[in-house]
Amino acid sequence: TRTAAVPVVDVTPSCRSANGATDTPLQQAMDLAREHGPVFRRRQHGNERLFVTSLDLVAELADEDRFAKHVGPALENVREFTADGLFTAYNDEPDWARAHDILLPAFALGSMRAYHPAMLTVARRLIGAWDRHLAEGTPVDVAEDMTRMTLDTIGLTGFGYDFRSFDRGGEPHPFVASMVRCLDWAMTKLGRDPELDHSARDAAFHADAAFLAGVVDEVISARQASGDTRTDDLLGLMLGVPHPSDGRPLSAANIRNQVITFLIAGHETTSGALSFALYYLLKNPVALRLAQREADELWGDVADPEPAFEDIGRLRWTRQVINEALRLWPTAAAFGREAREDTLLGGRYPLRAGEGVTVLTPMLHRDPVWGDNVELFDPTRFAPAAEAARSPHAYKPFGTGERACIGRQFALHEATLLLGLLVHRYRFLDTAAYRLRVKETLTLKPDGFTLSLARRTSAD
Ligand code: MNH
Repeated sequence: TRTAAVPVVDVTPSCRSANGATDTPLQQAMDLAREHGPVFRRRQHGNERLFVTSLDLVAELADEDRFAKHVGPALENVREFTADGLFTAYNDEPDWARAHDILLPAFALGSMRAYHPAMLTVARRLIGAWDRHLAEGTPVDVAEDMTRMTLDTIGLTGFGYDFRSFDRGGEPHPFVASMVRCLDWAMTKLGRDPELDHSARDAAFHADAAFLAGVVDEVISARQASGDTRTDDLLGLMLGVPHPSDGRPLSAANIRNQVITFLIAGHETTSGALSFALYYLLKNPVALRLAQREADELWGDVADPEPAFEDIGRLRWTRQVINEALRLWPTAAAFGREAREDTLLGGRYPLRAGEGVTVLTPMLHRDPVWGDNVELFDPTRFAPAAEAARSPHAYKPFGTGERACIGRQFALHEATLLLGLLVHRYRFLDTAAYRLRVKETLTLKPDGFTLSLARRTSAD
């Protein structure tokens, strides 16, 4: 066999921030793929990583017999605060499979039905806040409010804990600020200049991680103090249900790691997805019109509709809008794979067992399989017939295989419900003439995105 050479691109030092790392490494990698093609090695301060972006190679990496999840450098850094929680556990850590088995029922369809009322309660908190902005004529900060909404939703549905994010005098819950700094630390640590002194940053990180751990303890002890022994949410399953085959519950340490994992994974990416979806609706009046029409079909011009669980499955176009927003900006924008045995990827790129490969999802989502106008926002790409005609490996916003996102249905139900209610109620006014800038803190969000609101009337 003949092996092929992979272009090596050195991006050292790429200093855009104080510690010698770029603050947009993901978008920088996207540019490298545009310049060097679908397989390249990025070198930075002597570290090298292999990136791939093309459908054929990603389809191969999705083969669970040959490849598995790789906990790469980014997730190693996240492990500093989530340890063996589901997202950052090594494949062979026993508590991954045990926790996965115990928690899976919380993500079955019936559970979504059970979460629906709490999701609706929190959606109405956001609408209440937006109505106040509307009355005062002030713009809304989209990503901040989406983060309030998704944090309260995972808190209430998963843990019976109320972060009351809309009730804090305009300040986000301090959990959010600490979490964002921890994620940012995990990201920028990757591109650090080893010549510089990072001890102050590391000390600040440890203080933030300790704060997050304190919130977790508060969430757990609030449940224990309440005497509530329900087993129909994440926390109840972990505290009250032994493993189906070995009969043992999760350890206290592992439960803490799962709580922090779910508090982060359960809200940060959904918040970004909703923010991008609103951005694209603001800029695409035809897509917005179609979303309004399908919401109107369900709820007419009722001022305060009472969406049923079944209604969410009927918001087909709205779901397509979210899918398409996640195509262009998958908010968890990369995932790692590793070979189980020494192999040749694509029959030509040698990979050693355990060696990591980064799939750069936003560029997979711009592969030629998506047509020749890949930057165009077009939710018809997710019409059922178009989806059926396309390889399932062309679209991976939730990762792949056994370690794919456990919260996918949860996120889509929550996001579709909220977006449906918003387009039904408001007109969106682009008063700031917003131009998209994507902010990276390990996840992606539109940076500084604001819009103004008007009430829809039955005439519009
Ligand atoms: Mn989620 C894994 C994206 C919402 C909980 N999630 C993943 C992975 C991606 C991902 C990608 C795989 C990462 C990897 O292979 O290393 N997740 C998303 C996106 C959204 C999302 C884009 C929203 C949109 N995730 C959610 C929600 C929850 C959640 C909501 C919880 C309620 N995700 C997880 C957990 C994992 C995960 C837990 C790890 C699963 C495992 O490895 O067992």
